[in-house]
Amino acid sequence: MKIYINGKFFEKAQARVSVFDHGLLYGDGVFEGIRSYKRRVFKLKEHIDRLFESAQSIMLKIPLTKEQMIKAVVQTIKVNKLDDAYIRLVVTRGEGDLGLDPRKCYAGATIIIIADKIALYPEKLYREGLTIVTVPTVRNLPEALNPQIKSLNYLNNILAKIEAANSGCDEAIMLDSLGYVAECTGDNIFVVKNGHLYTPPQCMGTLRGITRDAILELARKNKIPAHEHVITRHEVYISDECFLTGTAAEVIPVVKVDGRTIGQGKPGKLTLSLMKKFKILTAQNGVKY
Ligand code: PXG
Repeated sequence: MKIYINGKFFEKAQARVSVFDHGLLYGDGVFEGIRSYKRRVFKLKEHIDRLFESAQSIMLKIPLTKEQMIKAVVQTIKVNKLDDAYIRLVVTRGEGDLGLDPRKCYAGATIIIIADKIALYPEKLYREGLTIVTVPTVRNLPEALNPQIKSLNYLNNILAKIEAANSGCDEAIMLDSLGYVAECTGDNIFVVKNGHLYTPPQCMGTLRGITRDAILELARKNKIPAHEHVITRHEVYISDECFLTGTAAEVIPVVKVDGRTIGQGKPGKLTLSLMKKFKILTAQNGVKY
């Protein structure tokens, strides 16, 4: 495996950054998780746009243009000879001193691109569905650390993941500070009720997921009524179907939430149909390499 660091490729064992890198010391940086399917990078422009938006928000200067970043991502996949890949793109504040002042990171940002394979959940869970639980840790407040920023500080989500695991569940529902459903630890959530699709709006502590947007786009194209609307736990419990979306997880059904069986306790019809449509979409779209 060859890893891109600041324009050069390194073997995995030699791919190292400084222990003074503020990405490590403070979680000061931003990232994206991207997938390629059959030699096409899915929604690459959208991921690069979001990366630059995250960087803009935290005043992190990325020393590449968007076009150069797109080229670097594609080059990393090609160097690793991957037809299907999961790409982790990381931009840290770079090397500084032991204080948190980012102005002292004189060398500038560190750019890391890793292209590998990933299977987030075992195949069985895509057939049978996930069991998930609402956890005590609420999603970061938008007025503190906005979830729209894909920052390197993911402890909020990691705490939720630990709480889900402690409950013997596969994934966590995180609520916002008002108690509405926000999202899961690395996925957005959808419910289906009477043929309508609902997902929380992005303003309340929910990342505007690129897979989420792709599902909303598929819904529009297929005349499935879809709504970005606040959702309570009650509405999840009484939904006909539930599923999660994310670059890593793709589209995965949920069959149990907080001990309540959802619908018939197996992946729903609309969920299965959207999973199929999403698979076709990923195979037929994206930047070719
Ligand atoms: N919510 C959060 C908090 C995320 O981090 C998503 C939703 C889905 O967004 P996309 O754009 O991918 O559809 C994410 C995505 C993982 C993992 O291992 C997932 C993400 C980041 C890092 C790891 O599941 N992010």
